[in-house]
Amino acid sequence: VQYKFPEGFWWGSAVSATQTEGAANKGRKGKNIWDYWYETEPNRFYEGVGPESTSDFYHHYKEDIQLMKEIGHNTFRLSISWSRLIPGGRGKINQEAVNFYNHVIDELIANGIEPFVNLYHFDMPYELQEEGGWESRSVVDAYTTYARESFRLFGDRVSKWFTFNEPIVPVEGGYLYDFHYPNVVDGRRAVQVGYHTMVAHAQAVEAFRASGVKDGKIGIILNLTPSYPRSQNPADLKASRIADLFFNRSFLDPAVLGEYPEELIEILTEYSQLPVTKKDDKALIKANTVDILGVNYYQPRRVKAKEHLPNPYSPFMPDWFFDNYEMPGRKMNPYRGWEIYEKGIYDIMINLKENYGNIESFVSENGMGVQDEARFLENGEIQDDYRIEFIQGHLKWLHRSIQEGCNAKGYHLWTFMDNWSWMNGYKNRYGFFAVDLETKERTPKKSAYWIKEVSKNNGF
Ligand code: BGP
Repeated sequence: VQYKFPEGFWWGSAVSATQTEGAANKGRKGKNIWDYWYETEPNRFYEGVGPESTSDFYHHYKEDIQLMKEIGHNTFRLSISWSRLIPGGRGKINQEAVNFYNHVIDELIANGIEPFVNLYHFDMPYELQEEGGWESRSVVDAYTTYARESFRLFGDRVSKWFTFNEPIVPVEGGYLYDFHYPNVVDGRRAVQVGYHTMVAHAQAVEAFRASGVKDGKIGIILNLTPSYPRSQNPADLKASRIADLFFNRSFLDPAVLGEYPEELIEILTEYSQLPVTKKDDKALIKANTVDILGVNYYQPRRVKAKEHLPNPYSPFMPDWFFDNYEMPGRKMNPYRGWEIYEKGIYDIMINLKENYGNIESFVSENGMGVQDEARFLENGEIQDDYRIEFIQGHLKWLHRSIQEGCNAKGYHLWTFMDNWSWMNGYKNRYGFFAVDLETKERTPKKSAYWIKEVSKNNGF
């Protein structure tokens, strides 16, 4: 074994409720914004396929957990569906949902797999979106109640909790770039949504600490996209720094350090874009920093100085301050259109070590989505050598960061088995297991056998 990982390293994978559970209209689940959007505008979705059945983890979890065990997982991240646990978002708890999540959690633990539970993965209950979603302070409070109830119901067995997955994505998708419901394009509202998400996060952390979950840890999962300037020219450096402020540090700093970066506040002040706040928010955020950080890493962000000044009468957008830059010769995943830059994971970890108190962290998502994977089928097995290579490339850099003292504790692939994805349906497949959409049959890919060896040897 050339790359040996520290004892107790977390090997696993991640899923989210909407993308994996299926049974969207079963078990008394309420509607979330994805169910609603799919019902009303199915043509927006890739090949017109929605989240209603997907891989049907809801009915297959036992079999899936056996497969996880088989390939050596010692951890697994799932999310609770808010609209399943509390249909409508506030009020009565749905006992059928409690039973389902209890079964999943107990089954994982019985098989030696530690559950990592996330509370929010893009899936706002529809009724609360109607009330204004994250723009509304009462929705922030409803989320806090939902979080508190989850700690109470499952905290006796779950000790790793996460408040949000990639909270910047609903801001980008829903309020800036038109790829999530409610498809608003408005920088000011985007700032408010991001800010309220952070307040919701801090209130949930506070509720967690008060809940007395034993030996529990609470964190947040951020998609950190290291920002690289085109050149060392001051204008490019500045552009890259501002992109970093908007897309990474707007959540990373308050979550880990308890405060927003000053330069971000200066920019928002200068352009009159500060969100509406409450007097005690600052102290709340300061007092409720995280114990642990999940890092989702797929791609870096390459940035150059703006070539043309924005129209000053256009609505405020982060894009006023930088242009994206396509570095010649960069390595691409052509299917997803994302750059592959393995060293990014190392740069993120070093940054956490140097500027964020070397907070305990782990790679909570990383993975390679590939179209038409059936092309790689040989004797009934998908030969996904490209995925093995992708994972290995990232693990090598992660390993190096650990050798240099970074506090990285694990690696989760996105995802365990092929699942439904937001606007892209089943276009890109990511799993260790292929899923037949008709029969729901799971078939291991070559990477499943490979990761089994890696987990067994704690390295490769
Ligand atoms: C992350 C999300 C996941 C997942 C993944 C892959 O941003 O947390 O939910 O979907 O990206 O992206 P995609 O499915 O869009 O290819």
